[in-house]
Amino acid sequence: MEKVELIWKNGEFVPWDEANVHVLTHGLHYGTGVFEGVRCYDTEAKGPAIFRHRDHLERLANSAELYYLPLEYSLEEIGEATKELIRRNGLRSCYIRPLAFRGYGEMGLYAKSAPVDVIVAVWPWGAYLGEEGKQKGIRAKVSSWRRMSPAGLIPHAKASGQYLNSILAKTESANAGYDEAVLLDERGFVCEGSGENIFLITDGQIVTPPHVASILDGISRKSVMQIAEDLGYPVAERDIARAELYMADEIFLTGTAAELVPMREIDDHELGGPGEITRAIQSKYEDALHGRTEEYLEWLDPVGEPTGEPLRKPLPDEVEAEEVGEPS
Ligand code: PPE
Repeated sequence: MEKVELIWKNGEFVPWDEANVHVLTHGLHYGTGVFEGVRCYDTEAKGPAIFRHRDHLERLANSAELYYLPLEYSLEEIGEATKELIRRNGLRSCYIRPLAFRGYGEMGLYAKSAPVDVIVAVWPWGAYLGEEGKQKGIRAKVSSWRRMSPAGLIPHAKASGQYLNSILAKTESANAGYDEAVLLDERGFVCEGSGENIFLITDGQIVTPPHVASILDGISRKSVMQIAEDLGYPVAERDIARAELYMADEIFLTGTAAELVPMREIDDHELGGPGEITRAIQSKYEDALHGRTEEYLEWLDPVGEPTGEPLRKPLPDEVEAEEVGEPS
């Protein structure tokens, strides 16, 4: 991955290489963390700006609540720290990864005295499923792994440990030579990709699994639904049978990292090149992300211009080194 200068950790800006944890960190052992994936774009209208920042912060707070992780910082504090982090790192566009996790201090499953650490990292991250995927479409495979059930975990939370489910599906599909996996729920209905929500278009009708399905209720999903409706394509939320994937005219995936990615093949059934409706929504969505359209400017939270330099305070040992070097 591409490094930058600083990471925000528990209220401080620390050098990238020093943002480390103890090996007995609770989250490392049990997956007790919640996170977000957010993006900042260099927009035409507002300069560097974070897409639906508040919605992502609120989902982080909800995920934390669902897993009984008290956050020591307010969403305002985390949001402001994120913007300062982007400016100090001299970035105009980047991926943003806030993470809150049970830290070091106590082992075992009921480790209430282990602290909940909060970090925000930012780095340049290109199209998750490749630039070519965004243009020409990707090849996907229905996974033999089912999406986690709400009977045992919380599909609506964006929790670290839960991603083992996505990782199994993604690994299987990648090893079989596909770009992405599509997970079904335990009843056999379509849920989502390993890190994206899914939309199908048949005879001009757009459908997506309902937000109460075992999916992550994606923020890109919500944005794309609004854009589709504004373009005159109503979106129905309902259960989707596996066979509908194979009979669809168009399919696309949405996610922060992936953005909007057309699917060109599913389980070796050809869908053809990215279809007309997919193209229309994708182009409007890209305009919204990059601040090229008036209607969706409220989704962009301006960051301010990069300060060019990290402007970090010297660390204690650096101050000491200077003092030692200077004869009094
Ligand atoms: N489902 C899952 C399982 C998921 O992880 C994501 C985001 C989505 C749907 C789409 O949600 P949203 O980004 O709010 O539209 N996946 C994040 C993590 C990807 C990763 O590999 O890490 C992301 O896109 O940032």
